[in-house]
Amino acid sequence: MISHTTSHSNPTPPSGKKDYPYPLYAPWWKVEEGKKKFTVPIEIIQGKVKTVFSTDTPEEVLIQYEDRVTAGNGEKDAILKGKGNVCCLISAVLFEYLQDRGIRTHYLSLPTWRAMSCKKLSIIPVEVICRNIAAGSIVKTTNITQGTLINPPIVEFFLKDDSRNDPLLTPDRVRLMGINSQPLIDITLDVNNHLQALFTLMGFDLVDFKLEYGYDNHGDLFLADELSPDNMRLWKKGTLEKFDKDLFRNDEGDIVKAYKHILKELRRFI
Ligand code: AIR
Ligand code: ASP
Repeated sequence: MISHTTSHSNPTPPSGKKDYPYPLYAPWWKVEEGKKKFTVPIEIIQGKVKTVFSTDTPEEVLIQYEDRVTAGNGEKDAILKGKGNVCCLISAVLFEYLQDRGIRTHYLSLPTWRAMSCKKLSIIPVEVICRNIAAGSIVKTTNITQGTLINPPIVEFFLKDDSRNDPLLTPDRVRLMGINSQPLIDITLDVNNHLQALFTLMGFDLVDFKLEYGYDNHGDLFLADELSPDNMRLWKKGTLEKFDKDLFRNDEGDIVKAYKHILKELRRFI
């Protein structure tokens, strides 16, 4: 949803959703007066858990991470204090880690603790999932049992459309949608190798994760969206304790505490 907010008033929440004040935080430029780097953004795209502000640099946006958490394509949601902050910081650490290893990402800098400056992209409307261990939807929709090792890893495509419950796509359907899947598969497997190496060192299994991609206005492909335990499954090696959004999906624990632990560990290893 796009609204023009020259008056700084909060935009209207997406229809059909609970009436949360959007954005959940005061817009970043009001809080960070001292550090203001851009003139007041005028356009807002409100996602489920992030708000995208345009800036006075046409090819840059600010992505503000909100304290909202959703699951089941918006079926379940809550506001958890500190969640936006920790997801933003983990994402920044991981985007920088991947950039240092030659992956092109939308991440540019971290002007505040809960908003990142990113390249403006036009997002490809598919969710790219990589799986190393069976969990979640692959277990629900096949006879593969939870915990089965998937080696070599697989890459799957889902339509990015909550109103249709993000259905699984076939390679032919991806092609018919006009999407060249090969570069997405190649980069995703590359990302998997780098993230797996890091999380293995930290003592976690990277079970699976979701990526999104987009093109800049020169037609170059970049890794986009977010890289946090909201988009990946992380199991502690040995105990199989979860440190990801499944804790929220299944009412099994405090995700903010779990995510903070991941951030702390990341800082020890990167
Ligand atoms: N994911 C998928 N849609 C949104 C998200 N965050 C992530 C899940 C999980 C992986 O993609 O968090 O890490 C696979 O999800 P699923 O539901 O297909 O098993
Ligand atoms: N369907 C996704 C999940 O369960 C995303 C969401 O609902 O926000 O994580």
